[in-house]
Amino acid sequence: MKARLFTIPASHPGWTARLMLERKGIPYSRIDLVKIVSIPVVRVLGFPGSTVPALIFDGKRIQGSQAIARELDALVPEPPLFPADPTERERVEKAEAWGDEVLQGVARRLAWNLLAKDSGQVRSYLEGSKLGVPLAVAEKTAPPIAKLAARFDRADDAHAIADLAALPGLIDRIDGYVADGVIGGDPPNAADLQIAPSIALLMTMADLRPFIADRPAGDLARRLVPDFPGHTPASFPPAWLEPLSA
Ligand SMILES: N[C@@H](CCC(=O)N[C@@H](CS)C(=O)NCC(=O)O)C(=O)O
Repeated sequence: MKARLFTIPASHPGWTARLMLERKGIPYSRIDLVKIVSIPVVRVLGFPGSTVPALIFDGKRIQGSQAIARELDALVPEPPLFPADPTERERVEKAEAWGDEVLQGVARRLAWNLLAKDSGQVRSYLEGSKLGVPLAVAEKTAPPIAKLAARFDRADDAHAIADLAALPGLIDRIDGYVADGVIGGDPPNAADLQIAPSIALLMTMADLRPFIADRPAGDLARRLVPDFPGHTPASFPPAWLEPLSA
């Protein structure tokens, strides 16, 4: 069974799908799409929604990191992405859903808030990507794409300020999941693979890395996603960062 994964360079849920496929030992080819351009492309490919990760596997179209986790477990049961025990499974599913529905958006908005203001940094996020266009072309189109992405993802300053204020609580929650054994074990489960790429994306931002790197959350991301690309220098206004040192 061969799989084709459609994603966007440095897409954190895209990395979730990659990690899940690799964990299952499923051979796959990866197609990196240009952000925003991905929306119509994914539709034309026959997926019902407009986001990545989008996977074609065994003739099936599967879209969304949570759906991909479940479908992979159904089609290739070993090794499982969820615990067999129903109570443990419920805890993992809750953490996974939170990682998708809350944490993912925070990491995405903060990254695009910075990249829309300094699209020169986009290049670092393209490292290792498999775009169908030359890197130079991708870099040239980065300024308008980054601005559109920020608009599309609601990565405006008001959201960035609110996300930074929420971040200490989010990292505490991840550390809590690790302390409770919901994530952080070996082998990793679907919640580990959902949450770790978002932490990795947060840690590409020099402003945020010091508040995460030495915590259990930081360890998890380093262990599971050591190659996550990208770097943005310190650039959030200091006042926005005050909640992190409070
Ligand atoms: N939360 C969903 C959706 C993921 C999502 O929003 N993906 C972004 C990229 S990180 C996307 O495809 N956005 C459309 C675009 O920006 O072109 C999941 O985990 O699959």
